[in-house]
Amino acid sequence: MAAANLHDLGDAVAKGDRAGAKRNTQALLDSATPAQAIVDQGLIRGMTLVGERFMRGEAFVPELLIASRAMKESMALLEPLLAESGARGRPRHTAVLGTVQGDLHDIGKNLVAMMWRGHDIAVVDLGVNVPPERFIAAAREHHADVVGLSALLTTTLPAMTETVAALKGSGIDGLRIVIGGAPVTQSFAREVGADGFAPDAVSAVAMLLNLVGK
Ligand code: B1M
Repeated sequence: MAAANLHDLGDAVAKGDRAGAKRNTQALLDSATPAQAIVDQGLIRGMTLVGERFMRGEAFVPELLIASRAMKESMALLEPLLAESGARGRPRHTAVLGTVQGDLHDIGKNLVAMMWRGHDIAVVDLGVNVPPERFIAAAREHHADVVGLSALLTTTLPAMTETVAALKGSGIDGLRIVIGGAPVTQSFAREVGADGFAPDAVSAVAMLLNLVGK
């Protein structure tokens, strides 16, 4: 029964079926399935499924967004239990994420946050218009493994360059920097000294895990 519900939960998340995600999560909790198993075998599987479809060009940004909303419905039921039991434990990795100074676009960044969270990565989301020093302070405070920077405007690419330089110069041990956003390219990433570039929210997961040596 639990296995079937875990499977159904993953499918509901992948389809963006919020009611189905909630119903299956509740059924799993009622049958004493551990919250962590629900996350790992239900939610993460669902996000992986929609991510794979996105990579094959069979799903697009709206599908990612509705899947993330379905995941949130489920997480609302699970989070109190995870916090209480400590089942979630320490997330495997911590990332600080934000849109660089001068830039107010956050839809893509929010998708990256959602995909990272869906893969058991703690995300400290600093929002938009974030100056370099806030990224540095947050990376220190939260002992981040990775800082993710998003930019959507060609006019804020210099702010991205400046932020990468400031983070590199901060001397935080082992900190990796991933950048992305519509005007950002692999060659720009190389030029500014970022550790990684991801063209979309789905590949941002593999990029982060790759950098932190999953
Ligand atoms: Co703005 N805007 N906008 N805008 N806006 C663009 C980006 C633009 C291309 C529109 C155009 O002219 N055709 C243009 C930029 C041109 C350029 O620089 N070359 C533009 C402009 C000019 C502006 C203003 C200057 C307009 C004005 O006021 N005159 C102004 C700037 C404000 C500011 O930031 N200071 C402005 C304002 C706005 C709104 C506030 C109205 C709104 C933003 C709302 C919000 O984000 N909450 C907005 C929107 C919605 C857009 C468009 C229409 C859509 C952007 C978007 O959300 N795309 C956009 C035109 C377009 O793209 N069609 C446009 C969907 C999103 C999922 O994609 O963000 O690319 P994206 O994220 C992708 C990848 O890039 C990647 O993964 C995501 C998902 O796969 N990714 C990462 C993103 N971050 C990543 C980080 C990573 C890894 C991957 O690692 C950390």
